[in-house]
Amino acid sequence: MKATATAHANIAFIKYWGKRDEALNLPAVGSISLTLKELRTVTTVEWKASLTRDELILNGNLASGQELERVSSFLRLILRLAGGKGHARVESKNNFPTGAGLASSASAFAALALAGTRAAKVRLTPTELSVLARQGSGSAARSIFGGFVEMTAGVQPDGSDAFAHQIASENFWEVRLLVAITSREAKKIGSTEGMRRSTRTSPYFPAWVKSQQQDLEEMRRAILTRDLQKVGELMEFNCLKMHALTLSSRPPFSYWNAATLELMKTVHDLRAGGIPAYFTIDAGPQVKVLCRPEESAKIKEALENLPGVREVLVARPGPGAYLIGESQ
Ligand code: 2P0
Repeated sequence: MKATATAHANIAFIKYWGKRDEALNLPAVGSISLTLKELRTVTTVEWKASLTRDELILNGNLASGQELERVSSFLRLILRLAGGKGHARVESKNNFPTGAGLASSASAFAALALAGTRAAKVRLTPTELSVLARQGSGSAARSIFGGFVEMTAGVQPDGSDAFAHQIASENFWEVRLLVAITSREAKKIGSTEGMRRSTRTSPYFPAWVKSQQQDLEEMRRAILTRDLQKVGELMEFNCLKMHALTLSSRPPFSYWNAATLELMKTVHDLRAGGIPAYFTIDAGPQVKVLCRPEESAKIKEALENLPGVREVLVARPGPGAYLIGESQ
């Protein structure tokens, strides 16, 4: 059986940073994100009796090593659900740069969860898919859903209550998220390693966990009342707290480059000039700017003109993961 699914990247307004269980990939904190229509992964999974090992073709290239191992481990989780054995050929394509802080693992594991289970004739509910996707990548649990999404950290040791749900659909609020790309290089310190280092060594980590609940509650309320200023200010506050964890780790690290800092300053300058624009930054040097549709062209121009900015994408709220096709 063969199935093809698509899932979209998501950008967190309230960040996931830190794990309460590394083996089961359970987050230490909840998070809230927006799924983006323009950043997409399309994945086909075919379970084949003739294969002696899994095959992964990522953006047209045959993958090996850690990339293949991560996908193979995930395929074994699907086999366990299906009660079967075997290997699969996986072909996955992103329409945006991979591994550079654009949440490629989120859309990748959400699409793989859906295509892989359907190709194995396993039908899961969206909640069950979210639990499965989380085991591939924490942020992937959110990409199962469209629009504004909350991931709960959960308290159960087995992670059965660590999954995402939708707060508001992609049609609830017309916002734009501009994605300013400053570098297409894959990051040196992946999120998993970065989180491990912050959890173990940053003296700020306990304060981060303690204050997250309040940020989540305020963000939920601000989204449901479509309060851009509140959402934006809270998003920046939470993002800077996350990056303070990287700077206060031992050894310290940072995902920013010079253009990242220029972009942050420009967003504050725009705001001082009366244009509502707010930034967030993930595990990479790209800067994402939240704004209203009516100001997006003007803001895009201001960001594009900065040295070090290669491209600015304009993204809208997008749908959850869905099946494109399946065949025998
Ligand atoms: C987020 N990030 O909430 C945060 C903010 C990056 C910065 O989730 O280790 O690739 O695979 O569970 O999901 C990126 O981390 O990490 C991420 P793993 P993932 O979007």
